[in-house]
Amino acid sequence: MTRILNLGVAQLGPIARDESRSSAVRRMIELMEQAHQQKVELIVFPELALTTFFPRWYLEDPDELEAFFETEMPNQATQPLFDAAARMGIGFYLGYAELCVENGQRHQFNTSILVDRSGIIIGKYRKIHLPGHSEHEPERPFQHLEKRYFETGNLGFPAFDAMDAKLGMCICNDRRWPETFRLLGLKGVEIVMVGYNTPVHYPPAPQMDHLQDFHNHLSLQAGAYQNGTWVAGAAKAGKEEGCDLIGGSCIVAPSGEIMVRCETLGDELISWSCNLDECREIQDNIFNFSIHREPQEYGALSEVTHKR
Ligand code: ING
Repeated sequence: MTRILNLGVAQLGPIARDESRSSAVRRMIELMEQAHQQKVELIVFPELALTTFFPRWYLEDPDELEAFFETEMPNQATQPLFDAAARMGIGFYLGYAELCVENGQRHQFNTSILVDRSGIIIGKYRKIHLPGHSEHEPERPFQHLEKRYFETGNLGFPAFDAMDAKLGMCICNDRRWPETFRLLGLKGVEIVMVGYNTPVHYPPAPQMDHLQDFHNHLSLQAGAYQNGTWVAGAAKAGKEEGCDLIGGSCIVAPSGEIMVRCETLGDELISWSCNLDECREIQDNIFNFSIHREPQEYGALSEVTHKR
């Protein structure tokens, strides 16, 4: 029996610094309703989808910084999204800034959750590869202070059995690291969902700014092909508070082919009927890990020292 999962990606245009969470949620529900018309069963929203990408600023006021975080999920602002999802029977991936207290300790993570078609949270991931810098670098045209505002994720790279599929999540910069996809691939994921906020301009290496869209698709396509999984990338796109973010949201097949992509830099829905059995064509052959992988040769991959 062929397993088909109707997958959607909801790209968001800019979210202004003073835009309310309710406004962002309204925009996401609008895209979810479009998805419902296309019989989508699972929809992917971007990283940090409830607010503007605040790591672009050096925020000295702790209350101002804390205002960008969610202390519970769902909460008053996001409950309508969960209700809409349950009403329409659509599962979703949502990225947001998580503030939690564990063993009396406060923690701040760049987080994504997987919510099933009845509106129940069945999975969580906390971003492991945090790009950028931790101190204020005023010479930059904008900051990228994820290392300052977030801790390294502490949930590993989990895979979740849901919707008759094996689902994995990662967040933005994670997609650039082959280890991310391989660790999920070793768990047999069939769909990897990834939200991202990617500025066009990368101050340390501006000579590659024109390659940002290429590097985005290169990373998603390689991850898909080398692990025989579908990959769905959802951008927060457009000129957000003066900072140009790439779009290029897309759904990539296990073959590495981009099956559908967003064409705009605004709120835009794409969808694709993903035949999950296509994963096997890769996982059972060219990337049959049990036959072809040589892990006894890979020790250096998990060593801490970097011999450049
Ligand atoms: N953003 C960017 C990303 O990895 C970045 C950071 C931009 C890295 C451009 C390299 C080049 O897509 C986040 N949020 O990780």
